[in-house]
Amino acid sequence: MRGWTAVPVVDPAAERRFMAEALALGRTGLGRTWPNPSVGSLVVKDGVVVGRGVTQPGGRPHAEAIALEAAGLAAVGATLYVTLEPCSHRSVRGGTPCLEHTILSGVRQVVSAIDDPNPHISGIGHALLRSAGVLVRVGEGGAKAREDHLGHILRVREGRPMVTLKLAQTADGYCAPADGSRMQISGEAAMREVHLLRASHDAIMVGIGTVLSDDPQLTVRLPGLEDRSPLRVVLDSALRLPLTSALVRTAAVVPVVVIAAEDAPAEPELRLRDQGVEVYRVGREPDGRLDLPAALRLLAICGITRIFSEGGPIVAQSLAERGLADRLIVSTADHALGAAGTLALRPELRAALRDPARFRLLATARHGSDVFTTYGSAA
Ligand code: AOF
Ligand code: ZN
Repeated sequence: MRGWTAVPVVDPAAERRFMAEALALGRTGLGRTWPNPSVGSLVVKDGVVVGRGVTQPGGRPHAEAIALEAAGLAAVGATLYVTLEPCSHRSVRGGTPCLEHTILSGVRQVVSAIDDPNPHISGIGHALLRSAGVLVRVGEGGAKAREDHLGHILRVREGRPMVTLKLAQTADGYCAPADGSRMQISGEAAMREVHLLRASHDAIMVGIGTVLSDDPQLTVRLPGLEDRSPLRVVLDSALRLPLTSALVRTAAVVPVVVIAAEDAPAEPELRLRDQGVEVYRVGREPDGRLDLPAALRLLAICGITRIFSEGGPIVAQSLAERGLADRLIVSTADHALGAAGTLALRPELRAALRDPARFRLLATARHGSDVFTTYGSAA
C-alpha cells in the first residue's frame, strides 16, 4: 500500500536524540497515568518535531493519539517515535487503538523503544503496523524505556508494582536517636528531591510505626506540584491508625489506603471508612508480620505500578529480604548523630547492598549537604 514511498534515510544520531526526547516526555507523566504506563511520543517530519504527546492522567488518551493529533496532516510520510509499542487493543475504556490512529495518520515509519509486555498487545502492535505497510524499527532507547516502564512491566509480568525504597541516614548511619524521638536528618534540597520522587510514583507506602512516631502528611508540597500527591498507603496490621492523624484528617483530599491483617478488629475499620479511608485486608506471614507480597499484589490489582516506600528500617528490610526492593535510594547527611541510635540500614541490608548478586550501584548525586546513593536490584 505504501510500497512506492521512498524508504526514509536513517540518521542514528538524530534517532537517538528524538527517542531521548520522547523518553524525557514520557517521564513527565510518571506517577499520574496508573494503571497505564507513562509513554512519550513524537512525530518527526523532515527532521522537525511536528507533534508531541504523553499519556494523560489516568492513562487515556494515549501518547501517540495526542502526538498524531497535534501533527495533523504533517504526519503523512513522517516518523512516529514512541517509548512503548503502540497498543492494538480496543479498550474497555473506549479508546481507539494507537495502531489504528497511526495507520490512518499516514505515518511512514514507527521507531519504538520496546515491545509492550501486556499480553494483549505484545508484538501484535508492531506486527500489525508492518502488515499495514508501515516501517517499524524496535530497540532504540530500549534500556532506558525498560527502566522507565519498570512499574508497568512488573505489574503485567509479576502482578506487583515496582518498589522504590527510600531511607535517610546520618553520616554515622542512624535514622533516629535511641529514644525513638523524631529528628530531621535531610536538608532542604534533599527534601525537595524526595518530594519530586514522591510525585513520580503512584503511591507512597509507610508502616504504621512511622505514622505513630512522625504523624507525616506524605504529600507533595512543592510549588506548582501540589496536585501531584500520590495515593498514601499505610501497612497497619492491627488497624492502629489514629483518626486524629494527619493522614486521616486529609483523606478526603489525598486518598489513604490502609492494608490490615485479616484478623484485625472490625471496629476501627468502620471508623476509618467513615473518614473516607479505604481498608483492605491480607493474611499474615508465619512470623506474624503482614503478608507483604500479598499487599503488593493487592495494590497492583488496584492499578498501582510504582510504589515509593518511606517506611523506615523494618519495612525496608522486609521488602529487601523478599526481593521486592527494585530500587533503593539512601540519602546520607553530612552530620552525625554522635551516639548509638536506630540504624537506617539493618546489617543484613547493608551486606546485601555490597553483594553484586543482590544489588548494583546505579548512581550517586548530591542534593545540598546530602548525598543520594541509588541501587538497583540485580534480579
Ligand atoms: C500506548 N500508548 O500512551 C499507553 C499504552 O486500558 P487502556 O485501554 O487505556 O490500555 C492500557 C494498556 O495500553 C496498558 O496496559 C499498556 O499495555 C498500554 N499503554 N499504550 O500505545 C500509551 N499508555
Ligand atoms: Zn495506545
